Amino acid sequence: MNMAEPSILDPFRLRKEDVNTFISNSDNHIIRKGKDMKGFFQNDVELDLVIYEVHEIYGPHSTDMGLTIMKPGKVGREYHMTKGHFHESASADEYYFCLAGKGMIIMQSAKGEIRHLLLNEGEGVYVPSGWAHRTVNVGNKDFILLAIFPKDAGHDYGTIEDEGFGVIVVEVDGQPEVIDNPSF
Ligand code: PAN
Ligand code: ZN
Repeated sequence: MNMAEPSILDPFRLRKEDVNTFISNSDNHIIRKGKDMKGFFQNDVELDLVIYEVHEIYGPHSTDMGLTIMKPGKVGREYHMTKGHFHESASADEYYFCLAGKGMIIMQSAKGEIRHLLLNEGEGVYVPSGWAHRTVNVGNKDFILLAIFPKDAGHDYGTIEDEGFGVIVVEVDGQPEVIDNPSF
């Protein structure tokens, strides 16, 4: 659970042009570099490489927002991706909207079912409760994603860090391909 004081928000519109306004109003800034993601990729990752950043705004009531900005690139054959997590709260679902770029959302249920959805600019995804989720930048520019999630969602990173997802996303002939994770 976020322990920070909630923000008081005015009505606002969020387009890709407004990303800097979101950032300047954010309550929390997370930077994930290679050194924060050791063991997540099949290959070794450069320790100081910025893979993605998240800017969070804590809503005053029931929801928080996260704006994820993912750099394009690959570690070996694998596209840049987020750590991925389950929510701690069994009821916490989430909405994702793509503001720019091209990404893939990998979802995996506790039972091991796996789904992957491609997300282009202007498109959204619903992440049901109980499904772990990871974002992958499969394009060649920044992938910018808005997430809206319940304040009490909580983030369980340990399960994915220990076990990974059942699939990874790699480049094959210049295109993203979802393949079985050899380390799963
Ligand atoms: C997102 C994620 C964000 C970064 O806001 O937190 O994309 O991914 P990791 O948290 O897995 O590093 C979200 O799903 N919030 O619940
Ligand atoms: Zn989440």
